[in-house]
Amino acid sequence: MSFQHILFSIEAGVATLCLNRPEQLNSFNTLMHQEVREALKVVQSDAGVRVLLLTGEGRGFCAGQDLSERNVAPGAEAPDLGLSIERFYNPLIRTLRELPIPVICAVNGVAAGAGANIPLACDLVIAARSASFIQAFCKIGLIPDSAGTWALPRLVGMARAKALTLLGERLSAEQALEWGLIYKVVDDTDLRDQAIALARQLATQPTYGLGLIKRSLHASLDNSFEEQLMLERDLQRLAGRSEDYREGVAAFVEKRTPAFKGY
Ligand code: T3D
Repeated sequence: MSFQHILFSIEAGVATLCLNRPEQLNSFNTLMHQEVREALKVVQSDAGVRVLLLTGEGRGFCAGQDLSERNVAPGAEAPDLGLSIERFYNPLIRTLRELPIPVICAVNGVAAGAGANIPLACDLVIAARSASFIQAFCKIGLIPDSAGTWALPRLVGMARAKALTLLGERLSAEQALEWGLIYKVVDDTDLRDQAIALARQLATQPTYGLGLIKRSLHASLDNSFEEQLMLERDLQRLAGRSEDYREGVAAFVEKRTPAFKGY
C-alpha cells in the first residue's frame, strides 16, 4: 500500500503508523484521514498485527484539524463541523480505543487540538521530553473533540480539565506525566527506540488476554462494582479458554519462557 500523508509498515507483529505532513505539524486534512482509516482497516483485519504504534514525523505529533481546509471567508456558508466529527474524528477515536490489541502513542512533539486528544484514546502514551499538549480548541471558538471532554476529567480531574480546555495553555510533557495524562516521558533522542522496544515486547505477549484487559478497564469507567465483578468473571472465562493461557501456565510449570501466539 502506498500513502501520501502517512507512513505505514508492519514488522514482527508491530504495525507502525506515522503521520507524515511535517510541514503542517501533521494536521489532519481529508486525505490523511482517509489514509489513516485505510491503515487502521489493515490493522483490524490482519491477525498477525499484535500492537499498533502511532507517532508523527518531524517536530510535531499532530496539530489537529488542518485549518486551511476550512473556508471561513465572510459570506461563505459555515462548514458543518459536526459532519466532520461524525465522518472522521469519532470513527478514528472509536477505532483506536476499541482495537483489541495494545495501542502505543509516541508523542514526538507538539500535540494540539484533536492531536492532543488522539493520544488519550491510546493505551500507552510515551512522550518526548520536548513534547507538549495544547487543548487549542478554545482559541478558535470550538469545543474539545476527539473524546477530550470525556477523557480529560477522568484522567486529570474536573478542575484541571477545565483549566486546560478553557485556557488552551501549553502543557509540558513533564506536567502531563505528573497530572496522570500520559504514561512516560523520555529524552527526545530515545523516544523512537523506546517506543519500538515497548511495542516489540508487547507483540510477544498474550495479545488476546491483553485485549480483554483493555475491555475490562474501559468498562469499569461506567460499570457498578457488581457489574464489574460479573464482567471480570465473563472475560476470565474467555481468557481461560485461550491457547496463550495454556502456554503461560505450561511454561510456568516447566520453568521455561512462554511462546505466546496471541490467541
Ligand atoms: O474542523 C473540523 O473538522 C472540526 C474538528 C476540529 C478538530 C481540531 O483539531 S480543531 C483545532 C485545530 N488545531 C489548532 O487550532 C492548532 C493550530 N496550531 C497551532 O496553534 C500552532 O501551530 C501550534 C501551537 C500547534 C504550534 O505552534 P508553532 O509556533 O510551534 O508552529 P507554527 O508556526 O504555528 O506552525 C508550523 C506550521 O504548521 C505553520 O505553517 P507555515 O507558516 O510554516 O507554512 C502552520 O500554519 C502549520 N500548522 C500548524 N497547525 C496547523 C497548521 N496548518 C494547518 N492547520 C493546523 N491545525
